Amino acid sequence: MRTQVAIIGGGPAGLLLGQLLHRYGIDNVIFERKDRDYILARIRAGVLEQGTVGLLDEVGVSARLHHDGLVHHGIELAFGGARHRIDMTKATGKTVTVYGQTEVTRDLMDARLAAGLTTVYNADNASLHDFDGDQPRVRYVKDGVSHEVTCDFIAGCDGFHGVSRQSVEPKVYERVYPFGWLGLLSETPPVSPELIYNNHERGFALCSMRSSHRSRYYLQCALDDHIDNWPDDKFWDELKRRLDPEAVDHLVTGPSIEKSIAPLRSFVAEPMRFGRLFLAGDAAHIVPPTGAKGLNLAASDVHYLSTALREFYADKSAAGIDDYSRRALSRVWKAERFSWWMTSMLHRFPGTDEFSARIQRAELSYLVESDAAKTSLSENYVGLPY
Ligand code: RFL
Ligand code: PHB
Repeated sequence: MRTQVAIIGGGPAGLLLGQLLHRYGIDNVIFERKDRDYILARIRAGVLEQGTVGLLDEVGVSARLHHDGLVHHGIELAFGGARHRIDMTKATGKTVTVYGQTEVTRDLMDARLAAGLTTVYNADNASLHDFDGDQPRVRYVKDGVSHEVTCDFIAGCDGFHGVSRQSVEPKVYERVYPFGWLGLLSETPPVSPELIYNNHERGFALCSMRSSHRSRYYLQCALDDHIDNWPDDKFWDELKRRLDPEAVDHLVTGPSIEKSIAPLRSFVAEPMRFGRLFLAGDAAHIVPPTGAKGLNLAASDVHYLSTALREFYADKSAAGIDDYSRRALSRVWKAERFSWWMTSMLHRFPGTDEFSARIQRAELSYLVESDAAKTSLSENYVGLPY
């Protein structure tokens, strides 16, 4: 088999890249280790920046998003038993859209199928070769049979545990946080029309949603905690302890549809280009979910990468691919900073003293009192320009 761009990984980064390249007339094949249903069972991100929505518009994959997605103009910060709204649209003129990553992925998969583009699911043992030269190759095994593909470029969109980053030796910057997030999805109306980020002495809590009848809640938990320790009743009781009184009054509880624990990590691999291999999305960087940036960074990476490849094929210029890593990393580090800052401000860090709690409280009250501080949070939350 031969293709122009071999994409490793069929998550949101790989799928969106595939659609953008297709739109620019560049053929591509996706090699994905799992199957379609496995990928669609993962519950992850919920908040899309306006830029991400714009890219989905550009590839014609946003009809359901505009129909079912919830456009949000603000978020709420809760601390000391009270809630404070940050009007992000007033501060920036922009909005975010609440629409689950699962649905974005489903829409992209459907579009890929409709366009007749090839995705090889259950592609085992992918290995990347010769990306230092101009004829890279990808080998993989499917149904026990080995295959080899030649291509012009390889896009490593295979997430944090993928093979692409493991095939090179980037410099790595990392911070692992001493807690995780326990998430619960339920078929219940959201407690409030906008997201509520709660700083509480028992630990952080987040009230989010997927639709007017489906809610997503998160609790800060210990790193070594396990979902077996969290029957639904215990989850709801703990959530109520961390919410403000008005939220407790409005909270509708119900059986969980999904429950999972995720560790929190900041991670950047530099550079994001190695010859004809490019890293994009979680393959190159991880943010803690507090800033809602992971999926959105995957989208901005593939925007830079697809325009660079278009320039290569259409204009016979390597300027874009030579500049890919610098452009992507410049935006990545700003989102890393924002996600680290939101995480630091909102969580309880084990072993820290009352001083740290007071500093957090001062930071939060400054934030809700200062227009300058609100604008700074808002422009990062809605997404910095590409
Ligand atoms: P993915 O989604 O991990 O997809 C990578 C794909 O590559 C496949 N793969 C391989 N394929 C072939 N060969 C191999 N050797 C392979 N190894 C792996 C995998 O099977 C998979 O299908 O990475 P991608 O595409 O870069 O997308 C990144 C996003 O998924 C991630 O950043 C977000 O989910 C992060 N995130 C959030 N991001 C936001 O923008 N807003 C949010 O509100 C938000 N909330 C979250 C989040 C992540 C969370 N968790 C669970 C980590 C909330 C949570 C709780
Ligand atoms: C979610 O709905 O899953 C979600 C929303 C906002 C975040 C993180 C996760 O910051």
